[in-house]
Amino acid sequence: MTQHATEHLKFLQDMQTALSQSPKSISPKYFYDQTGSALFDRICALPEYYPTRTELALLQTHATDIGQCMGEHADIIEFGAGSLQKIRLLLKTAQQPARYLPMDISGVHLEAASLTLQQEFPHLRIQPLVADYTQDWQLPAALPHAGKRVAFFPGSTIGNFSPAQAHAFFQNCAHHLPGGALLLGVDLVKSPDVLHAAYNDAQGVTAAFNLNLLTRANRELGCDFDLTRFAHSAFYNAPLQRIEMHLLSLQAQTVHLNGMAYSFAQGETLHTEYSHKFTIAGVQQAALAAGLQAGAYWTDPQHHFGLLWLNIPHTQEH
Ligand code: AVI
Repeated sequence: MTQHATEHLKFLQDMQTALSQSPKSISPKYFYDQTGSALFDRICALPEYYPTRTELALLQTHATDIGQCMGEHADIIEFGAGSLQKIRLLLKTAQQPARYLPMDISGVHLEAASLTLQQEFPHLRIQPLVADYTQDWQLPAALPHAGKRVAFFPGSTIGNFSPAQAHAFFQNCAHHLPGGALLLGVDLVKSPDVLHAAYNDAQGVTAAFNLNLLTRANRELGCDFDLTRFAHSAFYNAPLQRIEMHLLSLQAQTVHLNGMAYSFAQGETLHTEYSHKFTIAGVQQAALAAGLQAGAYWTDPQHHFGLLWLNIPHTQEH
């Protein structure tokens, strides 16, 4: 089976499972078709969506300190590399990095972004890796004379993982990067009003991003979701420190997929995303549970976003 056919089948199976469950729920990874990725880029530039610009400012302000933490000749891995905008800021101050390994599931985008980056950093060895970092991944052998292996996971994408998935991710880092480190970007717990606005923007871009999942299912899976009968719903669940995104059924209705009918009651939702918010101590504790040790961290004056340096010991006890 081609990769495309495998991905199509997985989407079909996941949507069937999502619609059969109660409560209905599907992975946020299905947001990111071409339209969804373009909408996400627009979200990152919205006035209400502070995480992207706050993290970029932190990277810019502390790039020299971060470069020192990395040390000389670091072998830098980035998870979910996308447009490679953030790594540019670190590469400028990194001390002769041995290599840069951007890892992303979308090979086409990764190749294109890597070529552009190569033009800006002609002496940097760039080795794109097409892989799913939410599963177990492999790295090429370390280069002779290379320094530390440093993984960079920005954007608070870890917030879209369940706590169990986050633990498995930390464990994978501990396993694959002994003696190295993880530089992690996380969105911090803050006023519910600020959080609510970030996921309910005035222009409706986040709503379009959420609803696009249904458009994608109609196009790719032949579903018959009527987009006028669903609404974007995003709210902060304070006890669980997370934004929850749902698609809310505005009336009782039936949706079809692959010859099967699935009913929605009025007010029933299809859950599409969790976006967990963290405290610095909470992240350090969760990382420690997988063997990663707290190092320096950087936050903005409003404590909206955090960048944490987490050290990985040489030997892991299992
Ligand atoms: C990619 N991820 C970190 C974003 C977030 O904030 O959880 C996705 C997003 N969902 C709605 N707006 C942005």
